[in-house]
Amino acid sequence: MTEVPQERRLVTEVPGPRSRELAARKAAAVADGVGVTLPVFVARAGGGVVEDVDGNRLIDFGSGIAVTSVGNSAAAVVRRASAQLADFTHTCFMITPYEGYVEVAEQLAELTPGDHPKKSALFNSGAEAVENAVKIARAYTKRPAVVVFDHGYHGRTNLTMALTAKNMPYKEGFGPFAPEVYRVPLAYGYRWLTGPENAAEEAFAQAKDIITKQIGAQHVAAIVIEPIAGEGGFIEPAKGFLPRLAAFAKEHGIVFVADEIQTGFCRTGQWFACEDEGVVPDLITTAKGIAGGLPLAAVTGRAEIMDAAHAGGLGGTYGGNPVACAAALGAIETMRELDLPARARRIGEVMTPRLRAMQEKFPVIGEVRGRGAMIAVELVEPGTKEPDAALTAAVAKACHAKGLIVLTCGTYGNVLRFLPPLVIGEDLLGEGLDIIEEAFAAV
Ligand code: PLZ
Repeated sequence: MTEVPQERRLVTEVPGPRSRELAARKAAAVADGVGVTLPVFVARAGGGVVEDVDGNRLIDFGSGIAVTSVGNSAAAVVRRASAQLADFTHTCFMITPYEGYVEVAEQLAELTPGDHPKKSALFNSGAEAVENAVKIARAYTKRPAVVVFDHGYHGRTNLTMALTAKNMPYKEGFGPFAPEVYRVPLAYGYRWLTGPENAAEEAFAQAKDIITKQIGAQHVAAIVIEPIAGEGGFIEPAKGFLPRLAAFAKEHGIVFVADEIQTGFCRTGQWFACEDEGVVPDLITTAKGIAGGLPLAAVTGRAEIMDAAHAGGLGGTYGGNPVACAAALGAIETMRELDLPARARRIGEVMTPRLRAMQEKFPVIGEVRGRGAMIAVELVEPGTKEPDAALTAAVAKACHAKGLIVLTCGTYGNVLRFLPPLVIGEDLLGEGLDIIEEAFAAV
């Protein structure tokens, strides 16, 4: 394993000459549809630092979109995945199975909320997990409809594009989309017209109306929601919204699916974000942080629901690949050993007050929000709630130029989000925050 020094170091402008060369090759050989946030080509990465091909070391506040929570190339991930690589790379679990898959399923049963009997099925990507959660819910309920939310993001496959709210860039020109998908309001406190204090109750009332009056609750197989909307803008639904929805789903025999692909595996300061309000989902989808950077995803849930799909009804050539499973076991081991939920909470405790202090200084910061190490600021025109996407892009760009990887998100493109690896050192965290502050001052 390569040890990347845990320090920021800029030796060229960002991106440097070698990265620019590679960017030219990318432009010639890679489809334009595959965009890039920061065209810095990576040579190696470790902990909270990404080193590029020009020798620059950048502080990582993105974790490859909430994936490398245990750090890049975490020791236990490398050790277990390397050993597995040497033993065998693939058999296809549906042909001749192996222990790692079963062990990941056992870990998922133990770690996810609720003490009911649980089972899992493993897949390659988040989108694939969400697709399969819908398949399982439909098989169990024998109903067609799926309810999703404003600002929701669930993937880029055909069904998950339908489930995803935002048109550009995810859906534009890629339809027609899967039918029987219905969208209801999300309790987005900051933008709730009658005020944040009413968001949970009113958004739920509207959702309930749409479900019972427009769709018919008896036709709904699943309600699919992110406990904190990720791509949509790090929107934590107003307290009370999720428990109301979960209770409503139970009352009507609807499968309640928590999409914890971005929020799960310690990111928000708990193993799973829905624990925060004691919500126990029927099914939970996970991916990203589960395997420390290797492609793995899962649907986990009530055994009787998971078993509703007939034998042979779920699967895929690579789902639960042995190397990805080994990596997941290494990632989970690291999360337990280092108590990463506590580290995530600590990151939140360091970041939130600093960002709130910036909000006092810079009136473009409309809101600071998030939980644990899933933190964001929403940028607006001062004195209004008019989204300022251009400014958001400019702040992100200024951070990149100084060697800090930050990401943007949001339905209106005006949210700057921070997803540091949970193992990041506090010195790097502080330095990253200084860069953010300088970037706000500069733009
Ligand atoms: N559900 C909640 O956050 C992936 C998308 C990046 P895949 N989010 C990052 C992009 O622009 O493609 C995500 C998510 C939630 C599902 C997904 C989809 O997971 O592994 O990207 O398919």
